[in-house]
Formats: sequence, C-alpha cells, structure tokens
Amino acid sequence: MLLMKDIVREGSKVLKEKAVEVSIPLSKEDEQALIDMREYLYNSCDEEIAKKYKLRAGVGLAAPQIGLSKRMLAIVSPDEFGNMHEFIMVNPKIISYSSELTYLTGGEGCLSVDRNVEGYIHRPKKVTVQTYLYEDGKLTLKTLKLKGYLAVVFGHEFDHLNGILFVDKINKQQPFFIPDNSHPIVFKGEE
Ligand code: UDB
Ligand code: ZN
Repeated sequence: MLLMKDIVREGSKVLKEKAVEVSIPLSKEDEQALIDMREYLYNSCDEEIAKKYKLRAGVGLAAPQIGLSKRMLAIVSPDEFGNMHEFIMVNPKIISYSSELTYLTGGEGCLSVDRNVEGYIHRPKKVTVQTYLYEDGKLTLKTLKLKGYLAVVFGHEFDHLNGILFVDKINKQQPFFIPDNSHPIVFKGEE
C-alpha cells in the first residue's frame, strides 16, 4: 500500500515535468500504479486506516506524485452535494472548458506540498474530458462532463500531468484577487 513517504514532495524534479502518454493496453506496472493510487484515496478517507498509517485525506492523486511521469490520475471525491464519485483516468484530454471560472474559498492544498499557501486558484467551472476510464479492471474510452468541485479536483490533478503545482498559479501580487467571471464553490450545508 502507498504511504505518505511514497508521495513525492515539492522540490522534486518529477513534479515539474510534462508526463508522457500511457501505452494501451496497460503494462502490469501501470495497472498496479492505478490500483495503488485508487487504494490510497480510499484508505485515506477511512478514518481508522488513515489514523493508523498517518495518511492525509486525499480526493485526488496524479501518477507524478508517486514518482511516475505518466498521464494517469485518480479521483475519489465527493461533489458539493456530498455524493461520492470515482474517476481513474488514463491519457485524459480536455475537449472543452467554460470561460466561467470557479474557486475554493479556502484555497487549495496538495498532498505533495507540506506548507500552507494562501490565495485563490481560479479554474474553469465546467470541463469536458475525453479519457480512458479504468473501471472493473478494464479501460473504456469515455467523455465526461465535470462541474464545480469535481472540475476543480480534475483541474488540479490534470495540472500535475503538465508539471504544474497550485502554488505556481496563485497571483503573487494579489493572491485573493477574484476576476468578474469567477464564483466560489458552495458546499451543501454551507450556503
Ligand atoms: C487533496 N484534500 O487531496 F472538500 F471530504 C486535499 C489535501 C491536500 C488537503 C489532502 C481535500 O481537499 N480533501 C477534501 C476536501 C473536501 C471534502 C473532503 C475531502 N488534494 C489532492 C491533491 O493534492 N492532489 O494532487 C488537494 C485538493 C485541492 C483542490 C483539489 C484537490
Ligand atoms: Zn496536488
């Protein structure tokens, strides 16, 4: 199983690289990496397991974060209504995205960043993605429409595939600047 020591931290070269496309069918090693990333996310949101192994509760993980510079990412996350979603993606491509932006009022963090960095990251509120999804041990080509919080999580993970960290995206002069076309994510129960 993956532990925090297996997660590559800020300052490591692999987090700055553009990850390469994955060959399909998957090699055993690539398939195992997907299984491990998915398992980390489930383990980290199980209170008992997370406490025992000191895991940070993750909603997404990209392959470069485990030292593998390949275009694969895993998302196990609630949406703003509290419904859980799982997307295990291989070679995701952004087909289109909205000009409307959104952001998290608490800013973002990252499993690869061990410091608090304040400021907003504005991301497209809606994104259409064509990707191979890993489900039931098989890859299927699908087109997904992600909105709101899930679009933010996807944007954060997709950035990792291009060597970009959230800290690189914060407006250094005005970290809390809000463009006219950006509106905050509102979680159910926090309205
Ligand atoms: C996270 N977790 O996993 F709204 F149930 C963050 C960390 C860095 C704080 C662990 C997180 O946001 N958890 C969370 C949020 C909720 C509801 C809930 C759990 N990531 C993933 C990451 O680093 N991937 O590379 C950072 C997120 C910031 C914005 C999207 C991803
Ligand atoms: Zn991250």
